[in-house]
Amino acid sequence: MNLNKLMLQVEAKHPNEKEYLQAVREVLSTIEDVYNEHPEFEKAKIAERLVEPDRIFTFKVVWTDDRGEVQTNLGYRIQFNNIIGPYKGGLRFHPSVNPSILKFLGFEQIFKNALTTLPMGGAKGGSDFDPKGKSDSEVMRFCQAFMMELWRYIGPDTDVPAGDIGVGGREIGYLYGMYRKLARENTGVLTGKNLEFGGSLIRPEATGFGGLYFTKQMLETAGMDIKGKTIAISGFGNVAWGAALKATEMGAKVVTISGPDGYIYDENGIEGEKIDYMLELRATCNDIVSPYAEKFGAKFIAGKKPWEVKADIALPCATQNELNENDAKLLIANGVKCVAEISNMGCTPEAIEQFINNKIMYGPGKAVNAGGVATSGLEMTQNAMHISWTAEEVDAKLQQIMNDIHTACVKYGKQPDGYINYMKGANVAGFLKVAKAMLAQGIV
Ligand code: 2IT
Repeated sequence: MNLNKLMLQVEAKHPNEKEYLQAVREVLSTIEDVYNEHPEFEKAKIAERLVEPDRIFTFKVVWTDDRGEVQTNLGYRIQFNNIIGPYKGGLRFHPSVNPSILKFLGFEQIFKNALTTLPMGGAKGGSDFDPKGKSDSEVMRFCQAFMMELWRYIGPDTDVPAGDIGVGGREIGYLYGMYRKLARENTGVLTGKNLEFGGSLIRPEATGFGGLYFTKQMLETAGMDIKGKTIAISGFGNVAWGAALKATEMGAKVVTISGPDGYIYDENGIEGEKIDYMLELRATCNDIVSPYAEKFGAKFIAGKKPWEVKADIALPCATQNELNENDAKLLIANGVKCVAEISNMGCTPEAIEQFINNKIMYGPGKAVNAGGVATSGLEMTQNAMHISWTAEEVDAKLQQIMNDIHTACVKYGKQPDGYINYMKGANVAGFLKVAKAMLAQGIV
C-alpha cells in the first residue's frame, strides 16, 4: 500500500478532523521506508488498521452548577489501540475538546506508550467542560456525573484514564471516588491519584522531569551541556511547573512562562518560590499568568507567545500547535539550539520543517513528554503489587525509561549526515513495536 493513498482515504473519510489528520499524516510520512521493507505489514493491512480507533464512546454529562442551573456537557473516551496493553491515556477538560483533538491525542498515545517500554495501549478522553471560573463543588459534581457515564467502559486491566489539560489531582480524586463507589473496588483504575489512595511519588513532576531528562540527552548527544543555557517555556500548568523545576535544578535559566493572556519574561530567572507560585496561580482557576508579573516585578507581554525571546532551548509546555512557522523562524533567528515539545504536538508541521531543514535539534512530544504516562505505568505497577516505591526508586526508573526512549529515537532517526531526526526515530520505533505485536496476534 502506498501510504500516501491511505492518507487520501483517511482525509476523505474524516474531512473535518484536522488535528487527527495532522497526527496521522506525520506518522505515515515518516514510516514509509520501514513499512515497505516489511511486506508482511502490508499483507496484514497494519497501517489501515492502525489509523482508526477501536471504538469511541460519546456520552452526555448533566450536572447542576452553584446557582442551581442544569448544565449539559459532552463526554468522550476514545479507545484507540490495546495491542500491547490496556488502553491508557489522559482525560482533557477544555472547551476546545472535540473528536478530532481526542483522536489526535489517542493516536499519538499509541506510539508514545509503545516507546515507554511498558505494556500500555493508547487512548484519550475528556469533555468540553470548562474548568475556568468553576468552584470546587462544581468541579466535583461535574467529575461525578462524568464518571457515572464512563465507569462501565474502564477498569484496571481494560482502560486506565489519567489527567491532561484541565484534569489534575483534584479532578482525579473526584473521578476516583465515584468509580470506587460504583464499581465497589479499590484498584488502579485511574493514575495521577493522591498519595493517600494509591498515587505514585513523582507522578505530578514526571512529565516535566522526563522532558528535561530527554532534552539533556539531546544536548549531550550533540556535545552540549544544559547547564548555563537559557530556556523559554510556554504554559504555566503542571507540565511547565515540572519542567521549570528540573531545568533550574540542572543549572539552566528559565526566562518565560505563558498563559492564554500573554507571557511573562523574567530576566532574573524563574526559580525557587517563583516556581512554587505557578501552582498557586493555577489553583485560582482563572487561567491567567499576568499576576506573576505584579508579584515578582517581571515583564508581562500581553497577547503574545514566548517564542520571540532569545533562548538556547524552547520547551512548548501548553497545547497543540502552539508554535507555528513564524515562531520557528523567530527562534532560529535568535539562535535556538534545541526545541523539545513537552506538550502534545506543540509544533505545527511547518514549524517542524523549519527546524529539521535548519538542522536544529527537534524532539517530538510523543518521545519528550512520555515520562508522564510512563510514570502512570509505574503507578499501575505499584497498585497491582499493592506496594509503593520511594521517590528515588520511581525517579531512577523514569530516568532509565527516558534514556531508553532517547536511544530508540537515535537508532531509527540518525541520518547519513549525522543529524538526528527525532520525529522519524520516535515514529518508527513506536510503530515497529505496535506493528509486530499486531502481526503476532493475528487478525483481531
Ligand atoms: O498526554 C499524556 O501522555 C498524558 N496526558 C498522560 C497520560 C497518562 O495516562 O498518564
